[in-house]
Amino acid sequence: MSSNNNLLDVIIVGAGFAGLYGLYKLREAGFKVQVIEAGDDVGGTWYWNRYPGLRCDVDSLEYSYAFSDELQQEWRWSERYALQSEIHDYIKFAADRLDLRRDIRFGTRIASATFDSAAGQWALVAEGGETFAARYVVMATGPLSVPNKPHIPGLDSFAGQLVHSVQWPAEPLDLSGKNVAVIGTGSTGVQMIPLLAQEAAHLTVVQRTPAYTVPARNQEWNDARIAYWRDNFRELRQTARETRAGVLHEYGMYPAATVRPEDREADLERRWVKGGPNVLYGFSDLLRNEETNELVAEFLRGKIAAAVKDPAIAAKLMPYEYPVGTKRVCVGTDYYETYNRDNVSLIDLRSEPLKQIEPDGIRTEQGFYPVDVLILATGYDAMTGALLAIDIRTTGGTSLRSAWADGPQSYLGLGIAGLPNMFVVTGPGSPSVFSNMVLSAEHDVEWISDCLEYLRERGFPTIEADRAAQEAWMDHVDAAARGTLLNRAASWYRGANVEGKPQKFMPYVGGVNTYQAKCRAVAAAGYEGFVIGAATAGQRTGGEHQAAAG
Ligand code: N01
Repeated sequence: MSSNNNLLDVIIVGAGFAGLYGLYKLREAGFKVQVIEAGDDVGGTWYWNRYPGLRCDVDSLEYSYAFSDELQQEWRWSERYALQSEIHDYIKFAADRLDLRRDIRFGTRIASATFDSAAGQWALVAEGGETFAARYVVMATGPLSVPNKPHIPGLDSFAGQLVHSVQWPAEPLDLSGKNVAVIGTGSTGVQMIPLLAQEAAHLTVVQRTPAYTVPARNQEWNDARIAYWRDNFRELRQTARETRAGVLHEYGMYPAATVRPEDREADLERRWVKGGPNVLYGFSDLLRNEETNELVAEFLRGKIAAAVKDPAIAAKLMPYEYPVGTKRVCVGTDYYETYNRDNVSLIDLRSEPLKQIEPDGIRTEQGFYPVDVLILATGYDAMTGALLAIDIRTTGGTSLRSAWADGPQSYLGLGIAGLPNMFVVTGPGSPSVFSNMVLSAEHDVEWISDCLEYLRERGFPTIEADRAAQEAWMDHVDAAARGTLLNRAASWYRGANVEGKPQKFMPYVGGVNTYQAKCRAVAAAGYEGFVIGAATAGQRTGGEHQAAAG
């Protein structure tokens, strides 16, 4: 076991978009910062995920850093929906351009983090035993980073190659001549299925719940588009922050009922042709009004019927059991058309229940499907998985795992009552996965950096979310989701995809704009809802920052 006795100001866990910006921002502010990263390179989810077809479904010009003029002007995105390799290259470019790597410890997975309440310091222990100490910890572990490994009968007996989409091998898989099966038809499955079908001898898709899928209509950016963004990016980025999703969608202003039926249909069609998630933003009440929702859902089902030649297969691909938008809508290319291929079979578990996985294939109540390569596209233990994977506690007796036994509790997603001097970036209780993740990560990092500067200027060594403020915020987060149809789906937003996980709607859906205004107001009021502490006796003997007042 080795011990790193240098007391840092801040340890950031994770070197994805959030952790890298955290390092840059806090270093610029004069803090002594170290990032600790489990992977061997920067990138976070864009480092680990490398399955065929992986792209981001937010426009590349928006899914990138806004804080740096240099990065914005020097990087040229090639396509509307960038491939994983391009996004990863961009993150590596940013890390090099900002000279971040010298303060990142790669290949180091944190196993536990303990706050010594007397000393006012965090001690982090890595798998393997190395320890790190800091006054503050920023968890930039990402809401979508821990794979969801499902319990499927017989899965352990499978004798072929088993791959989880989140842990795709670094070397490309050779699927030619192979029988391949994919379990899962969320965003990941929808992206990889058309490409796997082109390569495999036969592809079997196992679908538990059909996804609503819209066409990406990906395209190369032309020079004029790039020039427009370079010239106007500050205004464009600011405008995005003032929207509810943090993305420059064309937001419909009116409920569907106020629009003439023929105009509704024409607008849906126009948005469908435009591609990406546009078709979901036509009416202001998609997630609040069942009739509006059914109107859009029926439009999308009609598109499935038009794309899939066999009506029986088309029917299996149509979602009816949950309102559109209550599970993440998938953005794909030729997804439905892929089911017209002769080498693709669909197992719809609703009409063809699974018996078990066998060493050489999948047995359902209706038949047997031979499989050489089995791919789990079963998603993530989202939002809480990476935080709870670390044993986070205080010497005073608080443990995150106990505190979140019934689901996550946080104040603004940023702070957790009982855990002083710890911040979370895009945590549960913030817009997080319900927004442009890069934009939200930047916001949270800036808020945390401002907060740490505030504490330093005033000599306050500790800050902790107040329990009553946290409860009030969680009530507000719950109420925001209850006011919508979002609780009507067994989604990963609610933890429904992971066996035994508490069912609780986790992201804040009141809007990025509303959320950021609230965070600004909290900061302007001297971090209202946080308890800001004076130094304890133990801290005064060992600490650099001494509190002038309580
Ligand atoms: O995971 P998912 P994902 N037996 O949880 C099925 C982001 N993302 O990796 O719906 C059989 O959505 C499960 O079925 P059901 C994006 O935010 C973005 O696809 O639970 N099936 C579902 O079909 C996204 O939402 C991008 O009934 C089982 C699938 O596996 C999030 O990541 C690309 C099963 C899992 O779908 C997660 O997406 C990729 C079981 N035991 C990801 N367990 C882009 O930007 C689970 N399933 C485009």
